[in-house]
Amino acid sequence: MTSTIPRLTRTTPAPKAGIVHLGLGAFFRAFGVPQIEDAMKASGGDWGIVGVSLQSPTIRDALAPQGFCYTAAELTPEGERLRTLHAVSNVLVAPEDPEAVLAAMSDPAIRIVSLTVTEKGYCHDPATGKLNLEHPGIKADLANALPVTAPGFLVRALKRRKAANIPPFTILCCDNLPANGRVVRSIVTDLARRIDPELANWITRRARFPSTMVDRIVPATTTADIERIAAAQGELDAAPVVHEPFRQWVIEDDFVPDYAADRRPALEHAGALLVSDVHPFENMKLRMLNGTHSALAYLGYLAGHETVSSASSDPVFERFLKHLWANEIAPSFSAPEGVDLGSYAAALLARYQNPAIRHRTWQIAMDGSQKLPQRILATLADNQRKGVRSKGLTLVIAAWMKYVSGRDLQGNSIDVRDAMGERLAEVVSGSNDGMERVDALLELTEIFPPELAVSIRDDVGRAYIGMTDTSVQASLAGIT
Ligand code: CS2
Repeated sequence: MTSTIPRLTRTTPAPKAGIVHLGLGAFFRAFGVPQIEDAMKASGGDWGIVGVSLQSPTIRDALAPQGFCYTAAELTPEGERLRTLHAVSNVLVAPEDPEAVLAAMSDPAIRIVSLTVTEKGYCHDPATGKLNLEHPGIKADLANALPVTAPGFLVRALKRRKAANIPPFTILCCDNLPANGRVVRSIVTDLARRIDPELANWITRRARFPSTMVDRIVPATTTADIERIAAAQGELDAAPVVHEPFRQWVIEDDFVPDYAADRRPALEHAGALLVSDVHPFENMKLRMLNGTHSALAYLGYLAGHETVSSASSDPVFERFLKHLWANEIAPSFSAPEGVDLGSYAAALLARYQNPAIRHRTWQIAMDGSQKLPQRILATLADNQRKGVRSKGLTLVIAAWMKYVSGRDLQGNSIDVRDAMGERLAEVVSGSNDGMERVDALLELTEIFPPELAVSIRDDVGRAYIGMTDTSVQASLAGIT
């Protein structure tokens, strides 16, 4: 049907590039790009974006024929609003031409390298935040000058800039990791030190790694989205993005000072919050939103809910969410000044229940090994220190264990996708279902700090067995 519709074309020239973005997926195209465009509209500046795909050419191939512009569809319960975005000027595919990526990152006009490479893209150990030297990509990046990983590209590009006497860029991590700037700084300087200790010192002194909190719900684009948007605008966009109306970007205002007033886009004119400490915002978002997202992903999937909106509108889940927010998550951290966590939670529920957003529980369930530590386990650990019982959070861990076992409660197989997939499958096949499986999974120190594993073992075990013997709904009802 879409074959008769003409292709979307660029009508506005792309701005001159100031940013290289590693990992140009749907999230950044629906979140960062519009805010950078809004900032340029409000206050000028050359902040065009060169996107980099670290894996496949898919997005480059879809965007190139339309001059790298694309449509963002804002989905509200009342209908959708379409907007064409023009700030992406090119997309490079790292495995095809790593040299071109390094050349772009070494261009003096580039002052920021931003990243959305997902949790696993930093090649670190999720439990400790340290660079994983056993990671095959990191091994390759230590041996070769042409990198394959995000940390490898950052280090090799910074090395070129140092050699050419060009100031470093600001590294702007936009992934859902706690203290994301600090974590990336430690990963990058660790890798740099093993390649060239002088470079590591230069990075420590001159580069900047502001931490950020990013928030917008962006489900994967479907064929139905592509067809609907093409019909609505009379032009075919092969790679539109869809997103909720809400967006929140909180950024530590610490960019490389060498570029003076040109060090960053005026994102405060696009609604972003530039602050001196992101930590309270990060904690709130990772625990209140991403924590309950993962809860809905595992428990919702096992209860037969395909999407977040369907799970969160199920009364037993709605009660469970409210219980988690009020009794197990909010007490674990200090809210940012002036923020009322009760209203924040109520707004989250409305965002989840937006029927126009079809965010699959299966999509959020991916890479749980990389997500649980900051979304669930940190909250649990803080609760334990304060003596707060966390039966809901331990139920979420039990649901994750059931999920990664690869079979749902009816025995149907689950398509488990995880950066530690092979290791998880090994542990699952090497243990009998029940307490033995719970113990075997809790022994994965990449995910569970040993002390925490010991202290949650009985609660997780009880939840796991209870859920297997009855149902997800009964387990949820038993908690609230
Ligand atoms: C989700 C996030 O896929 C996931 O793991 O929890 O992508 C979530 O939608 C965003 O962080 C919302 O800001």
